Amino acid sequence: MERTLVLIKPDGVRRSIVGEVISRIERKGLNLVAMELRTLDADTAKTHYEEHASRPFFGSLVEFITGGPLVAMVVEGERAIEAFRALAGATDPVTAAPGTIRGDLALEVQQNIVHGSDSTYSAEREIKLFFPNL
Ligand code: RTP
Ligand code: MG
Repeated sequence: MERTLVLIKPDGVRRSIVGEVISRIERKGLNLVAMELRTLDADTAKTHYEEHASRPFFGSLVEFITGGPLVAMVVEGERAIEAFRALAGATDPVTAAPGTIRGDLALEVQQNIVHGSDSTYSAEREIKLFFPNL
């Protein structure tokens, strides 16, 4: 069994598609093991996205991700990291395959609804950041 950190970003909460996203995760056969609605402070957001600190979009990304409540969850299952990234689709929703969360529900590269950890190392780091007691 593997665990991954999934975020439904503030755009997903604002657009009332939390249920739609969770439904896709559940229908895939993945299990929720923790979930919380919260608004990130800038420090937590910067730590979460620290790998992108030198990118030109970093400031805008931090502003976006702290701009309203998001849903953070820990999702568990067989190859959960890869399984969720496949459900999410490519980073750019315009090129994300139809049938994926981003491919079906989004149009802009920043406001792409979901985050999923990209490796076992990231998953462990991100789960600790969001759910230190887990
Ligand atoms: P995530 O980390 O959120 O799961 O997304 P990802 O792995 O598919 O994409 P990543 O390269 O890690 O980028 C993190 C998030 O930054 C925003 N982004 N904006 N050119 C841009 O303006 C740009 N590129 C990326 C997106 O919200 C992306 O998910
Ligand atoms: Mg990423």
